Amino acid sequence: MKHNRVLDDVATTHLTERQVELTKYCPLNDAASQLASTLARMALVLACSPGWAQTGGEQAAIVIEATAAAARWVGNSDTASVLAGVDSAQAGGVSSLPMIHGLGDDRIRTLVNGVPIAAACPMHMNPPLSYIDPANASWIEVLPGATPVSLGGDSIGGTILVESARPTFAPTDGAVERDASVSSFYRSNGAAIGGEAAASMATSAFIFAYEGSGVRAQDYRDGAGEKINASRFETSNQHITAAYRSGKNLYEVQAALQYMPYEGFPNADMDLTKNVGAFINTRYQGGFDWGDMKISAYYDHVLHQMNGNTPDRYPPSLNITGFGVFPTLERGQDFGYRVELDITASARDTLRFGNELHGQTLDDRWPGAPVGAMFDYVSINNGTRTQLGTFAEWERRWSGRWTTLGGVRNDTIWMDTGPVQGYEGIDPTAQSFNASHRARTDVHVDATLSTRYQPDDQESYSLAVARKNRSPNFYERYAWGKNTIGTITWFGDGNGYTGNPDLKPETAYTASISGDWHDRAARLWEVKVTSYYTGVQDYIGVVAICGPACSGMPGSQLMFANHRARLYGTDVSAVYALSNTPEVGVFRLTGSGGFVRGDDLSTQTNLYHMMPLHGTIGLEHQRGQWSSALEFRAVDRKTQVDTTRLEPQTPSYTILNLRTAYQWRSVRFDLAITNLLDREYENPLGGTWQSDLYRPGYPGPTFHPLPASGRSFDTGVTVRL
Ligand SMILES: [Cu+2]
Repeated sequence: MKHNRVLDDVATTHLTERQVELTKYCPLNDAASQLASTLARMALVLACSPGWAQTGGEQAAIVIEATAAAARWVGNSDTASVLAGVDSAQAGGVSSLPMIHGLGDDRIRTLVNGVPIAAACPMHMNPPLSYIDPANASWIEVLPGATPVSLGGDSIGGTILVESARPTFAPTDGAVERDASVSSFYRSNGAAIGGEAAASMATSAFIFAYEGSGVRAQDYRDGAGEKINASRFETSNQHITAAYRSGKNLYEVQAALQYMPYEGFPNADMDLTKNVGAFINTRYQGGFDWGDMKISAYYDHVLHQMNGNTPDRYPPSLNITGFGVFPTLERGQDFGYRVELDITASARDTLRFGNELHGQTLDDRWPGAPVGAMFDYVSINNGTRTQLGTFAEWERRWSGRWTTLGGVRNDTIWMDTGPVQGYEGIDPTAQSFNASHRARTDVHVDATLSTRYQPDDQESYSLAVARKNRSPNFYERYAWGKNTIGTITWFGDGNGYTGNPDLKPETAYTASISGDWHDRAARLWEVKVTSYYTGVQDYIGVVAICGPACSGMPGSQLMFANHRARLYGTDVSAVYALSNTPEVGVFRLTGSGGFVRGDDLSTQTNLYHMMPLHGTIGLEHQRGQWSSALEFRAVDRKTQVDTTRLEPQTPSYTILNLRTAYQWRSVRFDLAITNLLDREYENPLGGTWQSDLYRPGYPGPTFHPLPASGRSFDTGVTVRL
């Protein structure tokens, strides 16, 4: 099978077994696998064609920005912001939320080492990607839009898969391979310092590996040199893996611990004062005559704390709450399993069947101040949310030119939560919430059908249609407070949010079409265009229950409500090799761009956080062990804003980034200048500048967009021992 030829190519590189297995989803071409081998342990950023995640077709279009991604970790510790082809909504130093085709947060399925990690925070400060440092990610896949049902469930906006670095088994029996590396970086803006250490030992049957990373950053400065209060952060991740293989069976156990003592959120009204996440994950993969079997099980526990009055945010003399600090305390758990059978029914047919369970628990309490004999505010009292999903999928290669992939899936979601109370005990709002019936059951039916046509080896076209569903999360359904102090602030916009137990699940219908044109060997040039349209029934939007005039605050009080919405847009990416000679090396021109529009058809407003027209042009150079890139990014002004959420407009801007890396024996040096011209600008998805609202001498609270980071000189060094 052609399929295997691709895998054989890849297997000859230094990719791990798991990565080789993953290439089934998104095969690498020769150029990509070469890059992958030279960039061991560095992040690979892949973007498959929409709806085309699982094909074994050797020409399946991918974009790999290996050189760029490898250097990006030096300039950024936020995994979501180094993803290619993905916009990210800024939040804290490591907690940005990726947006794929205008859909983000819980609308996207994000798996870190195969595990879905639910946010244990009303503001979603601890999304899945906040638990993995870009330096520790060896494999990142972004699957936009109409993803196969085997990768979806309880999500409507695509899938992101991140795998941590994995050592390789020793190639021969009796051999023992030891590997270790240390790396460190420094960024001038915010005086960020951090590093990573890894060590592993492998025989042909066993692997034992450790990996740790940490970063500490002070408040960053914008292009005007102004310090952005409450933007500092500090985090660390530790990770151990043990693996055993016997014949075609692979067994793995991973355990991870994250400790984050502080992360400032300048676009929120609270900061994270502690986050501790403990994870355990086991996986089995077996190869049989009939196909493959994959079984995994996981458990994690997250402890999260916030505070609305940290000294970073306000001078000690200013006490905006009047009651001192206002802490919150959240505890969340995820547990579940997943079983998948990939059956090779014939040379042309693959059948996939799977069953998975994802259970969540969440408890959210806000201790009351001793002043005034306040009660503890109970926001979510032992909430439970269980997802049970089953799918069946059929992939068929009709001929060398046509392939189809179709599947159906059912998910049932059960949710419930206990009785609550406010700072004044069981107030009338709590009383009516407690008297209501709160258990909910949602039944989803998802289906995806995609087809790919490859008339010759220089072009391919794919078309995908999907129906996908997502049930509300804990806060969309059960955040019960309706007054200023009880509503949940969220989304970086400064508004207060009230949940709605009567919300129905969102149902999205997506169609996407894409074309890919390239030279025969896919080495010289490639152009890829994708257009998509998504109509969402029961889109979870918002209605204002009290505007700024009524609340006396700069924000509005909003309640979630089911609306009708539509999103559409186009993404374009291109690569062109300018020269490839031994004297000057390889010069490549890369380009990517896109736009997305989103309309709430029920309120006749724009959807929140839609990225305006934007594009990036890069000039990349590689000669021997030396690689460099100059990147020019332009973003149009944002005028189509969500007026219900008081989303500010942002002006257009252009920025330049420069990076270079040199590999000398086992040492790699990285040097980058981010925002080279020190431009003052605002990210259209950056939210509002909340940490500046009450600064002394400020003429009253008004929402302004959060300024983005100014110039930073970034250096890094990696030593392989
Ligand atoms: Cu939080």
